Amino acid sequence: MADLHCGRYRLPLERPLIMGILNVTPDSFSDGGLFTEVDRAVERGFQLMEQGAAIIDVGGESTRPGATPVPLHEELRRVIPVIAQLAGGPIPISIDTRHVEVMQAALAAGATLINDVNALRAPNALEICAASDAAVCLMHMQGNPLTMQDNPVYDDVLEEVKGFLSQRAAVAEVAGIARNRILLDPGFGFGKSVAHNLALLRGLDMLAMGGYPLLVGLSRKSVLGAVTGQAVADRVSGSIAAALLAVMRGAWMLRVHDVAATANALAVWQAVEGDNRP
Ligand code: 8Y7
Repeated sequence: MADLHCGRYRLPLERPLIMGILNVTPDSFSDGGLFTEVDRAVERGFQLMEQGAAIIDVGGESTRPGATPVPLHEELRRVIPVIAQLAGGPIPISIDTRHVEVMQAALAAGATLINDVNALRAPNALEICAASDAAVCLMHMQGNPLTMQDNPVYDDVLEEVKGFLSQRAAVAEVAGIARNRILLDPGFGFGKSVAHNLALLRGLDMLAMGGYPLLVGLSRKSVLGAVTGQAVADRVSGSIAAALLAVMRGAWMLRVHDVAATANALAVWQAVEGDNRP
């Protein structure tokens, strides 16, 4: 498989990589000053690089089920200074946003991957990405973050996610986003019941189609809480198990909170299975 093109960066597709999550949200321990918040996020970004992240995903708006919306100017104030300080370093920086204004500002600040849980369905989102040289992650979501977990229904979750992703990839290519800039993601937890999430993970290899690399985000998610009975902060070991199961089924990138622990797990996997990858 060819490398993923993220701006001037090239990410080799030969072994699984880690995307470190960097949430820039108000810090209840600080005095509420924006400087502190941005500063801490940048420091955390450098820490994630040291721990083995191949890319850092900066987000300023929670898309967790039922989260309160963040005004656009606030999302911009949180993420843009962080991206500006982390971009241009050894690894590419990703922006996690659904908003075209944030995509544009993030690209200008040096982001080279657009991680959009809405799969570039907003007006102009495709055009903005096509005009850049950034990579894009196209993720499946049923419904919208406010109501998506109310009662998700599928006839066949694997077929429906697969159909959506191949359609969005085709639309992105027609819009001018080259194949080697596209990542696909089944969107664990985005309009999916526990059973849907487990079925998607079980059949993940069915989604590895068309040569597009797969990104998987299961880190600390509620499906793992449902299985283990653990609260969010205690889902690290469940997350590691899920990450390895995903890699065994062809995932190429893992979006995780716990970069150091995931890097160790991947090192063990790589030592045993790295040469036998499907
Ligand atoms: C995912 C994601 C979230 C995911 C991609 C969380 C922003 C919820 N999950 N992006 N974002 N894939 N591509 O728990 O699974 O991290 S937010």
